[in-house]
Amino acid sequence: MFKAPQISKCKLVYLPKVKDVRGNLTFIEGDEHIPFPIKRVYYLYDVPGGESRGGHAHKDLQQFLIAANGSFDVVLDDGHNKERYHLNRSYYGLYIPNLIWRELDNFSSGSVCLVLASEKYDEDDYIRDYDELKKANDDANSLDI
Ligand code: T46
Repeated sequence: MFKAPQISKCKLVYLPKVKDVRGNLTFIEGDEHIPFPIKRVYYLYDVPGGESRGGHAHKDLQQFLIAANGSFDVVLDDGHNKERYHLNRSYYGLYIPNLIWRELDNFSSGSVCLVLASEKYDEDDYIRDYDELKKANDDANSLDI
């Protein structure tokens, strides 16, 4: 049976935006606007020009990335297909399921990457070998899970 590639699960999600003369407000509820309960929040900031982050995948972790300030690019890869996203607004974000290799680059000055995560930090959840990620996706496809 045909199984959609893992990368097709990655998507931009537009968030509620409450406009006000005092400024705009955006909110996110776990399991509502994003497809998982939020167990952890972290953020990347003060990224020097030309630097990149990521360079790995996760076995189980799902994440949602928002450009809370400024802009950056996210390159996603499931071992077979690659897509580049440019994030530059705080009222939408990028959903990344498990088994997706990610690289973040092209950070603008003063940018902040806000990350909502489905699990607490666990070094054992990292896949740092690209071939291992590719094999994990191939195995998941052949098992049809
Ligand atoms: C991703 C991008 C956007 C912790 O102690 N707790 C945490 O929650 C995290 C995320 C990291 N750390 C420690 C572990 C390392 O010693 O911070 C150090 C740097 O972490 P990492 O190499 O994972 O950072 P990035 O920016 O390369 O990647 C992280 C996420 O791991 C990754 O999934 O999408 O941010």
